[in-house]
Amino acid sequence: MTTRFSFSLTTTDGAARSGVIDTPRGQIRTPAFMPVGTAATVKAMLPESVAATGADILLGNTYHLMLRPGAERVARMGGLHRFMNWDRPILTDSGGFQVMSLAGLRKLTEAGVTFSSHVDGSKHFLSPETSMQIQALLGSDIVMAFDECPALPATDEAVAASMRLSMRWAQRSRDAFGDRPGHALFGIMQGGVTPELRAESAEALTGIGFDGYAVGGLAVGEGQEAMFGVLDYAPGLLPVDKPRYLMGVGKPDDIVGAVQRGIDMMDCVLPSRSGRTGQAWTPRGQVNIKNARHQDDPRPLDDSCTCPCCTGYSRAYLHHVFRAKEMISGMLLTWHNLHYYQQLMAGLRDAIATGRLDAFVAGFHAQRAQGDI
Ligand code: PRF
Ligand code: ZN
Repeated sequence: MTTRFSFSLTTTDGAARSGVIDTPRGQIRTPAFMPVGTAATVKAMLPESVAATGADILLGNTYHLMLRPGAERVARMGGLHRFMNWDRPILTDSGGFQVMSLAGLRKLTEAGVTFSSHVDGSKHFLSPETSMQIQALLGSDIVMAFDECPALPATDEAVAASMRLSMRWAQRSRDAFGDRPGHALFGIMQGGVTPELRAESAEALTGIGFDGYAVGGLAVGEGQEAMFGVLDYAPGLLPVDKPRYLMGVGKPDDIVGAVQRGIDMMDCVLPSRSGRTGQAWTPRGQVNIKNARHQDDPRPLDDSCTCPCCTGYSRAYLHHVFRAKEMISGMLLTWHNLHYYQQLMAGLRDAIATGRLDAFVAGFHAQRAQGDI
C-alpha cells in the first residue's frame, strides 16, 4: 500500500491508454468510470454494492455537501469516507459548475462566487480558497481546482475571459491546496470548442503543475461531434504522464470515443439517474422498461449480464415494479446500469492492454446496431 498518489501508464493503443492510479486508499484502474455520489450516497445503492459493480472510485460534490450536511459536520464525523461508509478513493468536484447549474441568485467576481442555496435560499460564498478548504474537510483523495464553466451559447470573447479567470483561479487553488502527501489536486482545462483557447488553457495549467488534468467545459450542449472534435487534440496538449479526466461524460458511446482519444477518467450521473427513471443500458443500446412490450416478457434485461438484476428478475417484473413505483425498481436498474458501465470499462482496459481496441470498438458499435430485441 502506497502513501503517495501516483499514476503509471501500462499500455497504449493509438491515442488510448490503460494504466493504474495508486492512492493510499487503493488503486484506480484506468480508463475508469466514476459513479456519482453527490449527496454522500450513490442513490439507491449500498456502497458495497457500488464496489461489487467494479467501481474503484466515486465522485462527491463540494456544492451539495457544503450546503447539507455541511463540510465541518462531515469532518467531525470522521470525513466523507467514514460518513458514507466507502473506504476506496473519492474525487470531489469543486463546486463552481454546480453553482452555475443549481444555485439561485449568483454573483461572480474575481474573488469567487456568491450564491443562494437551492435547498433553503441561504447565502454562501465559494472561491478557490474556500473550495480547497471544504474539499480538505471532506477528506477527498482527488481535489478539483475551482473553475468556471461558461454556459452555452457564448461568444469567443466570453469563453476566453471565463477561461482566463479559471486559470487565475487554478493558480489560487494550487496555492491554497498546499502540500498534502497522498492527496492529489487536478487542474481543469477550459476554452470551449476553440483550439487556441484550449492550447492557452493547457499551457497555463501545465505551467502551474498539477497531479492530473481535467478537460472541462464539454458535454454542455455542443453535441458529440463537436466534443470529439476537441478531444481529437485536447488530451495531446496535456502531460502524457498524468491522468486525464473528462468531466461529466457520458453515454456509453461518448465514453468509448473519449477513451479512444486518450481520456483516462470520466464521471456521469447517467447510469444512476436513468436507472431511477426506467432507462436501462445494455450492449444493444437503451431499453425503456416502462414500455408495455415488456409486460409479459420473461427474459432478463440482458441475457449476457451477470448482475443481480439480470440473474434474478424478468423484464415483466422490472416493468411491474417501475409502474407500481416500488423502490426496488430504482435499485435493480441502477445496479444493472452501473454494472454495465463497469463491464464496458473493463472491456476497454483489456482491449487496450492487448492491442485490440479497434476490434473492440467495432464490436461495441455492431452490437448496438442490432438494437434491443
Ligand atoms: N467544471 C467542473 N465540473 C464539471 C464540469 C466543468 O467544466 C463539467 C463540464 N461537463 C461537468 N462537471 N468543475
Ligand atoms: Zn444486468
